[in-house]
Amino acid sequence: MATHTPQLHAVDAPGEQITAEAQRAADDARLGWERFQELIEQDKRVEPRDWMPNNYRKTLVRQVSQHAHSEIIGMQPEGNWITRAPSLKRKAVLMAKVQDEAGHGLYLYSAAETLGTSRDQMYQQLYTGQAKYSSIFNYPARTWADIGAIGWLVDGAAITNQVPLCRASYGPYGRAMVRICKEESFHQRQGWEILYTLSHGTEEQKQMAQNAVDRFYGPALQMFGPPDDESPNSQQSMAWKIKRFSNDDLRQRFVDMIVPQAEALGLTLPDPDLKWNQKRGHYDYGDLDWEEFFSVVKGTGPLSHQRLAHYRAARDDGAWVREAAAAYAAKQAEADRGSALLRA
Ligand code: FAQ
Repeated sequence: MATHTPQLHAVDAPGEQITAEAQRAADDARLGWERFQELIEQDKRVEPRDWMPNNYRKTLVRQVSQHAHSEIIGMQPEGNWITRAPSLKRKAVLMAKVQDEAGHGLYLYSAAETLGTSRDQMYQQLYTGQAKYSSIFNYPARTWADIGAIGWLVDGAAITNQVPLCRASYGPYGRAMVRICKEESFHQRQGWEILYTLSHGTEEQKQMAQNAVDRFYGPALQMFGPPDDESPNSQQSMAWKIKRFSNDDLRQRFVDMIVPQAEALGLTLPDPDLKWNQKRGHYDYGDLDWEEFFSVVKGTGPLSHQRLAHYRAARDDGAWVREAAAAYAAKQAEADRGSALLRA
């Protein structure tokens, strides 16, 4: 396994005295390390109370908090369509979906907190623009068909990526993913159903559906991250069994899944190089625009500025609610202390 062995000796320089305390700390670290290796090798869960290498903790906080931020920012493109959904039923379904995404963000922030990073720190990183979130949410949702494309392609890519994460070696993350995936599969179906209805409607509706798929196909494939030879984190994350498959493997799995689905929808995927490769047993697909991807990740996507500005405004507008809730909780705690004293 490509992990670094921690310093296991209390003494670096020859002849230096070992204090009992330093020796105990070194023994604890060695035992913790051995136990961690054993958990990973035996495919068991690492729990918050377990010793873990610092870099394992760091990479989890990075991935889980980015994932949480994606769910929160990801509410914006669809939230924007709640007031314009074409029927009461569509509005109710979309509202439920957007609320689900908020819930996913909360499970994930809770999972990240168990690694010792506070929720406020994570919120602050998103607020100041230091934190990353998924590139896909920097693209606009221009028409109602885009809501279908987001459900079918974006949630579809999310599930493909996230089902293996249910087996992530870190317990709280894996367990959060189980709940999230159940809800995501409903999301994908609702997107599919929107597109199916449009693609079997008038010629104009079918065009709208095709146009949405044309715009979301490439960015959805990029959700899996850069190609394997440009992915600095994948190897180590796979060795630690956080990620189970590489970015390109998951991307291929997704392409193989959506080609027959697009045929059933009666829509075309916008890639002239897409064809079945009998030898590989997979669909070949054309190059993606990686220059655009890296530029979107750096914060210059079509709506990057607007997404962050909207998040900041919502957070600022909600400050009084947080203050009132904190004041109420403090008052309640004081009253509880008072009644405990009276009872004593
Ligand atoms: N966008 O070395 P790798 C959803 C960054 S949730 C932006 O390959 P890793 C539900 C990456 O962070 C969608 N940045 O990194 C929904 C790293 O930067 P860093 C979110 C990206 O971590 C639906 C650098 O590039 N899902 O859609 C992206 O091994 C509808 C190098 O990359 C998750 O977060 C990207 N697409 O693999 C909600 C799933 N890709 O941190 C609302 C969990 C890469 O070194 C509506 N996350 N980067 O500065 C993962 O599986 C992984 O973190 C990957 C990236 C696969 C995203």
